[in-house]
Amino acid sequence: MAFELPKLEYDYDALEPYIDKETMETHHTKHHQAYTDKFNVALSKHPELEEQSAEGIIKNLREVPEDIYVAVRNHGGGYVNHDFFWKVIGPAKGEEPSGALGEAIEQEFGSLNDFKERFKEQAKTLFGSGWAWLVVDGDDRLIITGMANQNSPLTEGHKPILALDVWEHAYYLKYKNKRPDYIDAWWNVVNWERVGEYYDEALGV
Ligand code: MN3
Repeated sequence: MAFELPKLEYDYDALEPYIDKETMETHHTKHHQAYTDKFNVALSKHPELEEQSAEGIIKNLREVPEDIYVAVRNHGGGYVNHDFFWKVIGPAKGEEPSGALGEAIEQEFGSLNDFKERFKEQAKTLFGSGWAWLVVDGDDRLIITGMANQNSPLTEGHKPILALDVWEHAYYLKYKNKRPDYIDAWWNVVNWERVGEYYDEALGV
């Protein structure tokens, strides 16, 4: 059974004015759809892989057959990364990280503002196309990491809890070459409640 383009939990215009409707619609219906289609084409050559979840395939990327490895890394990664991205953003609610996540951010980075500065620096300086990630590592610690293209922290054994797409297609229509402005605006649409849930799940709470 082929993977399907996941539905969004909100409308395309729900993240205005921070992320504009046209960017959201194009990003979801064109870019994410293309990753989905090409992922399925690759998997059709090795249908036995479809018994796993998409995340499972990316987690076990090193076991993917060589003839579709690059296609799965790029398009399977794109499929999974975008599915995750849509879930950690949503209509602005003005909330901040709370509970265990709020405490962990303070412990690891000093304060929410210090965390945001460091995450922004990672996202801003990532060369070319890629993503900035907040992940939980094997020692249950929070790490900020940048990954090129559609590479996934799942493949590194990390558990992602927050992601920012810094491919130009994610911001160029509204922000043109001003990636830092996009990053600043993006904080307004982070769904901290969801990120906190992912943090608890990553710790097995
Ligand atoms: Mn994208």
